[in-house]
Amino acid sequence: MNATNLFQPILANLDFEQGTIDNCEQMIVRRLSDLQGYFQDDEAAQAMLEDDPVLYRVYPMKSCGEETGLLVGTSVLEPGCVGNEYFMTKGHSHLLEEAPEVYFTLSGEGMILTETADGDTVAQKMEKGTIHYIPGKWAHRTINTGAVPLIFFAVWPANAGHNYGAIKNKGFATLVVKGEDGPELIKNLNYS
Ligand code: S6P
Ligand code: ZN
Repeated sequence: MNATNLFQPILANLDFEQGTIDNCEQMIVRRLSDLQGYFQDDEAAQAMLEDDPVLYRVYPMKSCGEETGLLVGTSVLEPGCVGNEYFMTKGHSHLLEEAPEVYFTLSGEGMILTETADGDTVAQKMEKGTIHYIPGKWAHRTINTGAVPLIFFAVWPANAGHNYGAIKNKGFATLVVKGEDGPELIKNLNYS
């Protein structure tokens, strides 16, 4: 078969220190203003909006266009807090509900919250070398509980799509907050 009729193999380089991918589709930047309403302490969030810090960046590797293939990307989640809540990603489930995903932590420290539509939560610690398999139908969010960027590598089906609406509206049932002795998981009293 003629190779020109096939999807072409793609090469990219990952910078392990920065978490960047050079052959990147288009970097996504999420600032605090992109996550308005996501943090519990709205007063603290409003006070930080003047600086509007970058919470995370996503580097999606260039895709070869294979619709039933895989997508690859890294996420770099900055350290910090809004009130007592650590910087976190928006969190989403997949539009194609049964689409799973794999995260591989490259550096930093954090948590991955995975949650069913009924609010059952599984929280796992993320640190260099941890691999997280997220089955279909589980919403997922990452939280940086450390002092340096949390960097992880992700692989997911190209046809998965992202559903942000449900999480934006009802949040996660569990929050990760900064306690006296480190990260604590608490119930989200505003979860609906
Ligand atoms: C994509 C994968 C990650 C996240 C990224 C940002 O399926 O899970 O690349 O998109 O960590 O999180 P979010 O919730 O803002 O998409
Ligand atoms: Zn995902």
